[in-house]
Amino acid sequence: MVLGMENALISEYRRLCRDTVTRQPLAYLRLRRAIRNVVEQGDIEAGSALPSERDLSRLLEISRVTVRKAIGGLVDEGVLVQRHGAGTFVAERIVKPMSRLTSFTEDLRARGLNPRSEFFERSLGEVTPEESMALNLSPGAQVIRLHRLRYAEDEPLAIERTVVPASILSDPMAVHDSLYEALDHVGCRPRRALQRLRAVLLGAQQARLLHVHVGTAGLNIERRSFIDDGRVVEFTVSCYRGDIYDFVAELAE
Ligand code: 16G
Repeated sequence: MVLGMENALISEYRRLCRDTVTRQPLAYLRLRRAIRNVVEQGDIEAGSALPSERDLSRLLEISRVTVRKAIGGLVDEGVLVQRHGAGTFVAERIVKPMSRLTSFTEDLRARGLNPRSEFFERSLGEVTPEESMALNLSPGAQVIRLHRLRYAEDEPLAIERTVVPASILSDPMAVHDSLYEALDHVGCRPRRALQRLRAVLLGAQQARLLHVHVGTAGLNIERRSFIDDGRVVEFTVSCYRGDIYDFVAELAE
């Protein structure tokens, strides 16, 4: 397996060296392209370790500085991840179908991952003018607010701010692991949702919480979910890590 991956990488790198049409004169850019190609072709699986810097430099007969430069660029792009003391790995992406109304907890459990949340806020209060528009509530209505950092195991994946009418869920402490489980409990699981997705560059605070560099791409997603009688049950603004998530939509004519 490791040998197969090494061979694929060596032959792709050599092919790019010989390619007179697209020949990239700089070795680190050539290596960067070679690694990206073998990852995209599936010759190196997501989650697997890359050969060490020393091995790559020996196998490809290029300097370690060149290898480091090639890898550094791919780490910044999110193609590779570096784990301290463990090495460099092909980034694993989470593919999330947009056609199904599922929760964060369900999405991760379906992949055999362990979801957890850190709460920054779990409170009851009066709706703000912006929230009242999003939730179709009258001024003065009560809402519960959740502000959570959402993890898969120990890896932070998303920051979410949620508002729910207190007429639907009155106790913010009723939300433990999953909001949708709590809504299910009171017979108000969302049935339909409208989602707006926008690319953002993560600022200093978001980047720190999500353990990525400032300026990494993120996905800002607003979800308004409805129950059968047409009431809005949630307004959530999520910021998902763009280097890990692929949102996939099925289109039909
Ligand atoms: C997802 C939803 C979010 C919802 C949450 C509930 C997207 C973009 N957003 O993160 O709107 O509030 O799941 O998850 O998918 P929970 O039941 O695990 O709390």
